[in-house]
Amino acid sequence: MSEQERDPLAEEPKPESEANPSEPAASDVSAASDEYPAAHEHDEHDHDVLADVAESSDPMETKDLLHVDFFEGTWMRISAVVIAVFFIAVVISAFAVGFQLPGVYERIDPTTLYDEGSPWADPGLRELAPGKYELYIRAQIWSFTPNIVRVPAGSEVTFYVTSADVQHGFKLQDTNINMMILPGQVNTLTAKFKNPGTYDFVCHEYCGQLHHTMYGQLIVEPEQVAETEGETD
Ligand SMILES: [Cu+2]
Repeated sequence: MSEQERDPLAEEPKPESEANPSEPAASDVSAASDEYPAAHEHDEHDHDVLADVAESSDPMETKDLLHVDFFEGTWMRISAVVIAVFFIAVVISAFAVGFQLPGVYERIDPTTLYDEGSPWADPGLRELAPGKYELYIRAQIWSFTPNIVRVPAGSEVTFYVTSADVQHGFKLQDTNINMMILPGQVNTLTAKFKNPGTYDFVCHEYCGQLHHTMYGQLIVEPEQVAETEGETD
């Protein structure tokens, strides 16, 4: 970049002999530039940066051009920490706390639910081993079958749910059991019930006029009571 291009405000110096006495002499050039200090400084700055890049043979010397603002850098660090915390929370909840996503157990033709031999024709609780149960629940407008289930405390229950007609929901109060129930699909989740109590379950996907009447109860009984009932029956 030539001297002229760099500072257009500065007048070209003329030889002393050609100088018009009414015009500023060469020695006054800097004084003329000082009348526009802002423009002058800006021009000088541009020149310095571009010249540095052009003259530098070492790419590492241009690193000052990639300046990250202090506050921007701070937010970048905070964002990285938040992502790391979320990732750790997901890993802990999946492996230590036992959070699960409802899994698609199988596909099923909803028109065959009432066929002979289908577990959905007469759904309910089946004991697989002491303290281990599987529970089939069929949803239809506007009820669950069965809608009252009793298990002893300490039981592990694997839920299988499907719908005979439209989309329903299955939410078991105070537990992680929360599933969408779709016709044609069997969803499954497993939960352990350590303490006696009554857990309500409701349909939480709007399914029509009497949706609000669609609920049931899982009753976890003290183990002794369950045994006593078993003996007297
Ligand atoms: Cu519903």
